Amino acid sequence: MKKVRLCSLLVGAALALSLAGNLSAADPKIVFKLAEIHPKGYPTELADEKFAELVNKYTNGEIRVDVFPGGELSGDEKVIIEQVKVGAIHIARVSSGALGAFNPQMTVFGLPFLFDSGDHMWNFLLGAGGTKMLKDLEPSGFVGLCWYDGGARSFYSKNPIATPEDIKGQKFRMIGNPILMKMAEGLGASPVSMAAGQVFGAIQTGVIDGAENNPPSLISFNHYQVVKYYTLDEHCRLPEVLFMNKNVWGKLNKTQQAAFTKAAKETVAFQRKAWADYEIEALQKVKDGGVEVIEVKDKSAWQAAVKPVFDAESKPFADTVKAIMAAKPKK
Ligand code: GTR
Repeated sequence: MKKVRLCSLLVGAALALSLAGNLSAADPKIVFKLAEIHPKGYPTELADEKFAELVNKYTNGEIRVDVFPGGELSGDEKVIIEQVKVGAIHIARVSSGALGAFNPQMTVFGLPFLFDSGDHMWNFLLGAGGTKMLKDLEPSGFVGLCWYDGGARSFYSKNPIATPEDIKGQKFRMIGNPILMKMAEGLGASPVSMAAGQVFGAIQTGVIDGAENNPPSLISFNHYQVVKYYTLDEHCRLPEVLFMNKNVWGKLNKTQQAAFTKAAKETVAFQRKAWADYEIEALQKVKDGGVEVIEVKDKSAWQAAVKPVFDAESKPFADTVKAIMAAKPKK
């Protein structure tokens, strides 16, 4: 552990040295590393690649971004975020669920049933509220580049889950968002926190009964191979975030910064389209893989069961929650 930390500090220090001057066209060797835990071809990964391509184009070849998919730099998003913080990794795409441990405002997305739909989430993310949240990553040492779609998360398990009562007594891996952990506890489950990469083995060996995630992740992490039931309760939407180290950003000149901003902005619609297409395909793959997918048409029992958690946990985020409620699309 100590070794890893020392190593990342050294890499961070080396990077700081290499970026000691202003980055300019005179230095054609500006190469940034972008970390991604999903494999090649996954919707966020496709967007990372698009971002890299556009950065290169808009900086006239001055800057190259190398994408490392499939957890090549680390399979653990917590480690990735730590590395971005020290500058050993320059850019990353992670879930807002993981970022909350470093930037508490991001925790708000763990509030169950906060958004009515994907459109509701995007209305907020693309408006003043979502823009402010990206900006508010700065005190944590990060620059938020853009949001990506991460769909809705639902429970899956070796055991059937037809109603909220069925959650009772089961052990679930919840993404390390404290509100989601409390939600699982509120439903009578035992929540366990671990990196996404450990979940497959933990389900297989019976350490946990299941987990919660969006359909594409059940495929990318192969979880569909070790569970039998996927209940589409859609308890939350955790947007994905593309962000970078703030000092590295500070070393870019204004034109380069503008190129990054433009590139990131242009990848959003591209990623949303890739997401929408792949979400349907992934759910079909989950079904074809032998998992029983249980639709939850009426979510009121689920919403009622987690209301006490929502009421208690939303208090510290009152302003953001108000802005999110105001972003509901008009019917
Ligand atoms: C996925 C997300 C990953 C990771 C994973 C998890 O939906 O795309 O970045 O956060 O969830 O549950 O750890």
